Amino acid sequence: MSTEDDKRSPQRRALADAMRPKLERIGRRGLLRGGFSLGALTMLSGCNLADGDTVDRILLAMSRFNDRVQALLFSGHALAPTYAEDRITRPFPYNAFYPIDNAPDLDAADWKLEVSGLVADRTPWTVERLRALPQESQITRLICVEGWSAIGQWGGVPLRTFLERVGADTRARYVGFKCADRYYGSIDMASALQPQTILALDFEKKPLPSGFGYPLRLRIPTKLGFKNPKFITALFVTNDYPGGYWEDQGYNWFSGS
Ligand SMILES: Nc1nc2c(c(=O)[nH]1)N[C@H]1C(S)=C(S)[C@@H](COP(=O)(O)O)O[C@H]1N2
Ligand SMILES: [Mo]
Repeated sequence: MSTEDDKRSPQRRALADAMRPKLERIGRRGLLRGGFSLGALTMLSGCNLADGDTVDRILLAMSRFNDRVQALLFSGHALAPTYAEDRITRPFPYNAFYPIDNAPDLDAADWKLEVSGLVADRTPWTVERLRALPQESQITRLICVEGWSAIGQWGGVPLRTFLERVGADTRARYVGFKCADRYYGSIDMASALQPQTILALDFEKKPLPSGFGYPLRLRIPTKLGFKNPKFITALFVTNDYPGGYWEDQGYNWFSGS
């Protein structure tokens, strides 16, 4: 992201910097450089740091603590920056854990969104029924941890509208997603209810292109790219931490942008 576009407060920027998702990976070195000594960590944890698993567990505990701090700082009202149409990045970059040729090629005619967990109505949703709900569109920036970002235009159903429609328990902690590839993810309820968080059906006013999540993806501009699951097939509401594809490999779960 260029500084010109970075309208976040210095505090939010510092926080985002401090919460870099690769924290866990650089953590051991970073901690030592940052003034923590092995001895101090040993005293904190009361364990022997020759054991790499223990270090990983401490770093994971720190990351989960960071999730809670980030959730507290994120009021649920903070808006991500929006952009004019002439700022849209073309062509828009593709990313997934596999090349675009391997992306799921779903047929909207027999696709359904399964709904489960803490909801009153578990009837699966078709694309047609989703399109009949109120739609919102946005021009926002998607920021990938791999070091690129791009501005795109997405349209679809605000997740808040959808959750209200299915009678979700909005006091529950998490909304989780399953995808047609092996991808999965989850977000905190405050972020799920934020008005810019949408179940996107459209990209640049047309159905999502294949590779970019057709027929349904999450677009959540207050979080990093990997928190935007594509090719969604199931949504659930839960109080049990669902994790995510990258989160379960050490990336920070909250990952606000
Ligand atoms: N189903 C699925 N969703 C996914 C991914 C994936 O591998 N599979 N990759 C994530 C990552 S890391 C990024 S940066 C964005 C990229 O979205 P784009 O292809 O529209 O740029 O999708 C996210 N959603
Ligand atoms: Mo990403």
